[in-house]
Amino acid sequence: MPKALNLAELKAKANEIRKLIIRITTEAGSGHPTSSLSATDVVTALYFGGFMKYDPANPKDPGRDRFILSKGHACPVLYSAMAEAGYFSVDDIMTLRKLGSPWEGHPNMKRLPGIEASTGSLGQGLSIGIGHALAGRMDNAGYHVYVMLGDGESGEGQVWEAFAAADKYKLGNLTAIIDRNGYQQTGATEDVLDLGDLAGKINSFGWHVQTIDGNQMEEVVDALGAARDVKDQPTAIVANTRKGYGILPVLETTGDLNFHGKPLPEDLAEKALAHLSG
Ligand SMILES: Cc1ncc(C[n+]2csc(CCOP(=O)(O)OP(=O)(O)O)c2C)c(N)n1
Ligand SMILES: [Mg+2]
Repeated sequence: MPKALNLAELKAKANEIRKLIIRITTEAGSGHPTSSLSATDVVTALYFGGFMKYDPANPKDPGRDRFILSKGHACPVLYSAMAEAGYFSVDDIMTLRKLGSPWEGHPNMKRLPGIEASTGSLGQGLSIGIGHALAGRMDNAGYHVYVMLGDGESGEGQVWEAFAAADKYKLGNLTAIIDRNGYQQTGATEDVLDLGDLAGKINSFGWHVQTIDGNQMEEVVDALGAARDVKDQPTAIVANTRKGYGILPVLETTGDLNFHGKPLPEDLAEKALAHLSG
């Protein structure tokens, strides 16, 4: 298990990861930087806050904790965190989305170590996580399964089937984190499909639920700690976030606060990197 960073170190790490997200998507000329930036604080805390048990030198260790990025289009945050953790080099992830590169636009578990599920077709990751959680219980393996979903993604029917199934099996080794950034592909989630009291709905499915500001590292760390202590039911964290968090003043100049599935052009990327460095 890697050494847990303290809060100040975690914030600095999240900042470095945000810079990598900008760099690799601008270099690729495609990808989803804003979907990655909203999720950065949670992913950083999972990998560097002492929550996930993992060893980049032994990615198939049966006792490892599992992280499944169900909103697979946000893989720039996953690749960047994993590069910081030592799974890959920065040069590796700079090949994002280039022809032949295993750092594909959505995570491919057959091509990269440490990727637990091939995701990108939204709605499936929580079901895969349930499979891992059930297997872990059968094997008495003691690992924890974390799944991150998008708020747009959470409109998929399969997600709710999975919420029901995880309650049926009382999966205390499963934590779902919903990156509630308020947007999906075509606009505000409120307009496309408003899930309203999302926390209340998940709670009514038998889950322990916390609602936090998912871009405040203190809250993220506290919630992940509290989730780990719940042993008899699945836990969810509704993380209220901002899409593009970390470079919002730069995004504001474009008039597009969703900026879905678009890399920053060079000039804006430079401004974003300067903002993150300042
Ligand atoms: C099954 C499926 N339908 C549609 C898409 C296309 N798609 C890619 S990202 C996205 C929006 C996802 O929104 P959200 O889950 O809120 O993620 P965010 O980018 O806001 O983090 C959509 C509809 C897809 N990848 N999979
Ligand atoms: Mg969203």
